[in-house]
Amino acid sequence: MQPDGIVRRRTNAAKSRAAERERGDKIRTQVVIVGAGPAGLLLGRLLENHGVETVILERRSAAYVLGRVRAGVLEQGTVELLERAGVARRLHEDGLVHEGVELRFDGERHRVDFRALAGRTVTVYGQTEVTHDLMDARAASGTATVYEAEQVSLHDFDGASPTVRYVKDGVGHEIVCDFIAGCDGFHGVSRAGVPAAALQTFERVYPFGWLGLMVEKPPFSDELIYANHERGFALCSMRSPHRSRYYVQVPLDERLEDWSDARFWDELRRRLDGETAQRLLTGPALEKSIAPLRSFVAEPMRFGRLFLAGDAAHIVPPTGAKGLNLAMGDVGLLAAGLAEFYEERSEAGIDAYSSRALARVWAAERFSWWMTSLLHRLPDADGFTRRIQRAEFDQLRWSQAAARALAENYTGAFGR
Ligand code: FAS
Ligand code: PHB
Repeated sequence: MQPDGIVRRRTNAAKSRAAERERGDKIRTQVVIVGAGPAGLLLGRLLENHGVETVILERRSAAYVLGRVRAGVLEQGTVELLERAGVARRLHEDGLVHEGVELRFDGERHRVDFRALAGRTVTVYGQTEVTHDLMDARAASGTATVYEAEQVSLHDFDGASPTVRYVKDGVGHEIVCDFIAGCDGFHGVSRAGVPAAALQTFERVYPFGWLGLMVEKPPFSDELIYANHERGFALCSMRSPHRSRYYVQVPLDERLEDWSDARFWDELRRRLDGETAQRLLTGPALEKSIAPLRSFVAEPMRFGRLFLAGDAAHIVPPTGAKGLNLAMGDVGLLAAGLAEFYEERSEAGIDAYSSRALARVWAAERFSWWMTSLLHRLPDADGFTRRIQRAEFDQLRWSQAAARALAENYTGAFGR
C-alpha cells in the first residue's frame, strides 16, 4: 500500500515490458505521454491510479523542468483533481487559499469577493511545486519517465497501433502503444506531427509581454492585485508568506538585459498608488523573465489514437490565471476517457474528449482575452478604448452580475 493509500498493481505483463525497456528492445506499453510538464505528469499519475501503464518521454532534464517559473494560481477544480491523484499533501500544507482579488484602475480599487459571489476560492501554489509533487509521486511508484529523450517522433497514430521513436544516450528506441498523449507544450512535436489539413488553428498575438520577477520578500498584500495604470499593467502576486512574484507589462521588443532590479522596482512603484508603493518590500531578483502573450487554440484535440492536452493544444494570456488550470482540466477528461476504455472497453469518453475539452478551452480563452483587454494599456488604443476600459471597471463596481461573472470565471466555475 502506497503512502497515499492507493494500491498499485504491477502485472507480470508490466514487469516483462519493463524488462524489455531495460534491454532496449522494441518496447510495448499502453499509453505514451510526450512531455513531463504538469499535464503529462498528472495524466501519468491519474492513469497509473487506474492500473493503466504509461511511459513519459521528456526532452529536458528533471532539473530543467523544475527550474521553469510559471503559474501561481490553482482553481478549486484543479485542487480537487490533485487530491484525487493523491498528490495534494504539500498543497494543503503550503498552499494559500484566497477568497478574492483586488482590481485597480488608475489608483481606484475594487475587490472581487469570490466566496460571496461564486461560493468558490482559488489556491496560490506555484506550478513548480505542483510539478515537484507529481515528479516525486511518479518516482516513488517506479513508473517509467525517460528524461533527456531526444528526437521524439510519432508514427501511425491514425491506426490501431501507433509507435513513438526516440533517442536516449545515442541509442534509438521504439515504443508500440495503444494511445499517444501529446502533452509537450506549445513548441512540442505532437501538434507539429499532425497533417496541416487535419488541423484548424486560431490565434491572437498581443503587442506586449510580461516582465516577471520573483523575490524572497513577504507580499505587501494578502491577496493578488491586478492594476491597470496609464503606464501599463502590473500584477502583485506571491508564492508563500515569504516569497512574492510581480509582473509589469512591457513592449514586445523589450530586452531582459535592459531591466536591472532597481529599474523594475521603480517601474512597479509608479504603477501602484503612493501608499501601496511604500509598503512594497523589494530585494534581489531570484528569477526575472519576459513572457510573450498569446491566445491560441488548435482544433480538434484528437487525431485517431493521438490526443493533445494542455499547452500543446491551446495557449491563453496569463491575465486570467487559466493556462495551468486548463491543462489540468484537459488531463482530467482524457484520463477518465482512457480509463473507461481499458476498464469498460467503451470509447464514449475518448470520443467525447475533444468537444468537451474545447468547450472549457473557449470559455477560458474568452475570459483571458477579456481580462487582458480590460487591464492592459493597449499601444494603439485611442481615447474611446481607454474610456471603454474604465466603463468595464466601473460596471464591476456597480453590477453584482458583472462582478459575479468575473468571480465565476476566475475561480473556474465553468464546466466543472
Ligand atoms: P508545459 O509547456 O509546461 O510542458 C511541456 C513539456 O513538454 C515540457 O517539459 C517540455 O520540455 C516538453 N517537451 C517539449 N517538446 C518536447 C519533445 N519534442 N519531446 C519531449 N518533450 C518535449 N499559466 C498560468 O496559469 N499563470 C501564469 O502565470 C503562467 N505563466 C507562464 C509563463 C511562461 C513563460 C509560460 C511559457 C507559460 C505560463 N503559463 C502560465 C502557462 C503555463 O503554466 C502552462 O499553461 C503550463 O505549463 C501548461 O502545462 P503543459 O501543458 O504540461 O505544458
Ligand atoms: C503568478 O503568481 O505567477 C500569477 C498569478 C495570477 C496570474 C498570472 C500569474 O493571472
